[in-house]
Amino acid sequence: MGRLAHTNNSESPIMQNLSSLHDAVLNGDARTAKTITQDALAEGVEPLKLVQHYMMPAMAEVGRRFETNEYFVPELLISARAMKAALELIRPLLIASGSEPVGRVALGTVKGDLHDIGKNLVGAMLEGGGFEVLDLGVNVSPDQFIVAVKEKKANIVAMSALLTTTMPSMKTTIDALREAGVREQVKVLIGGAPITRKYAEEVGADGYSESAAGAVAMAHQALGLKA
Ligand code: B1M
Repeated sequence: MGRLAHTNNSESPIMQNLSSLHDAVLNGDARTAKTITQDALAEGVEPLKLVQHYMMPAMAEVGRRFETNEYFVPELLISARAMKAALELIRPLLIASGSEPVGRVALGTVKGDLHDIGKNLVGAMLEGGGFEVLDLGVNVSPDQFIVAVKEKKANIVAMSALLTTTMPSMKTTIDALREAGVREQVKVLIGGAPITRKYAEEVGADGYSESAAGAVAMAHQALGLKA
């Protein structure tokens, strides 16, 4: 599937191609995913629509196929690569420019966890919401979060986890922030597919959101700002 084709069907050519965006991510075809995204953006399609309606459902299907042994780690990787290639084009459009940041966020995927697509989306949305984001990457240790709070003066610690086995790193990090004497200086926000509001309460986080868009409202709320 290449550039947008012009057809006489009732469905617009863009809409026809967008379902191919889903398939391109599902099949790990980075080049097509990028081309369709580029064309759709040029035609004025909402960037977030591309993510929420086409790319995320594709990744959910990738996960389902992985669970049923139709896909294995290499397929996860190439689908992730396709999604990232398309997201690279979308990210700048989500980021606000100008004005003073409303807060400084130390963002990372917790220790032991290498999933970063959701975390990157959260980062882009937070930047779009006026926050300065210090992206600490993946496999982030409690110490790295502490350094970001102490030395970079982050006032929000935002953690992402995708594995049930790495969720406990969130509590370890919150405990470490307390032991380092900086827990009261920051708001701790958490999210990621296996995380629930109940879990956030249990580990003593200040906020939880199930989506990247919700993370912005959560961050505003945590700092007592108007969304
Ligand atoms: Co992995 N993986 N993976 N994987 N992987 C999952 C998470 C899994 C659910 C697949 C499955 O079995 N169905 C499963 C976890 C099972 C579990 O723990 N219960 C799994 C597994 C088992 C593994 C390995 C252990 C596989 C292996 O090696 N045998 C391994 C672990 C490696 C490690 O981290 N140590 C592994 C590896 C990988 C890849 C590296 C190959 C690749 C990641 C590449 C990358 O990220 N650069 C990968 C992928 C792609 C997935 C799936 C298919 C897709 C994840 C994704 O990017 N989703 C995933 C299946 C699934 O999620 N259905 C799966 C799209 C993304 C936009 O959504 O990250 O959920 P998500 O983010 C959302 C929200 O959660 C939220 O906002 C985002 C957008 O709305 N959000 C926040 C996220 N963080 C937030 C923070 C917030 C607020 C909201 O506030 C701070």
